[in-house]
Amino acid sequence: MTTVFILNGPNLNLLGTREPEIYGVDTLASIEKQCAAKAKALNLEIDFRQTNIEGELVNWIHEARGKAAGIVINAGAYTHTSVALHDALKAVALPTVEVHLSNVYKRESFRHHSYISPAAHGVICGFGAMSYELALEGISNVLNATRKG
Ligand code: CA2
Repeated sequence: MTTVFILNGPNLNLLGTREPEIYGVDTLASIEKQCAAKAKALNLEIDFRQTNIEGELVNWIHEARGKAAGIVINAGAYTHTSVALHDALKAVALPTVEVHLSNVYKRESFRHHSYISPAAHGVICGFGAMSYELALEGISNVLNATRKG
């Protein structure tokens, strides 16, 4: 079975408790359930994690090499600040989809720059919890194309 790591960064554990107008009403647990159902339909296994610690995300990206075929990552605010996450993703060179619940381009200008995007195959943002399902569909396509190629 092909495994995809779904990595979530800082404050995403608070989903569903505040700012529903920006992030929707789903909790991270309900997003994990939706991802599990989507993964099953795509014949993928997921390893879904969240941390508020930048270095832990770096370690999980390293761990993905050898354990996962691809990465879906919502790095939260570290998206806009972390050269360390950029370097880790470049180092492991696994197919990666960057995901955001909100449309970051409709928001403050500091959210318009991403250190993740240059290391990612693609980016999905603005669809709430559905962004994760779309990201899984995207990475499934990339992995299938790589296998055929
Ligand atoms: O839209 C996204 O998914 C973000 O990655 C979410 C991050 C934000 O810093 C990025 O610019 C875009 C923030 C996640 C914080 O989530 C909260 C949820 C409920 C209450 C407070 C924060």
